[in-house]
Amino acid sequence: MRKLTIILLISFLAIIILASSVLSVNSNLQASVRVLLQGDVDGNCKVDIFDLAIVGLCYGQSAIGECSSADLNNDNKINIFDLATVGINYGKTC
Ligand SMILES: [Ca+2]
Ligand SMILES: [Ca+2]
Repeated sequence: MRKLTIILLISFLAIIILASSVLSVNSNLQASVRVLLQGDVDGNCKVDIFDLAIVGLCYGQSAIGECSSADLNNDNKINIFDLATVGINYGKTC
């Protein structure tokens, strides 16, 4: 019985130590939230001709490599829906 109590006590202390180290790690984490502007393919806070050009150059391709950012509706294809997203938001800024 005494051995079991010691094992439980050691386990309890181990959990406390682990929990405190996790909390310590988490307190050092910083989060940044970036709100993306719909249609802003190049991420410059403006929906402009450059975004339109990127979608145009990638039109008909799969959303891989350089064209991954042009897939604005995440359907893995660069198509009319992505072009429409740029068009609808054309001129908007962050
Ligand atoms: Ca842009
Ligand atoms: Ca798409």
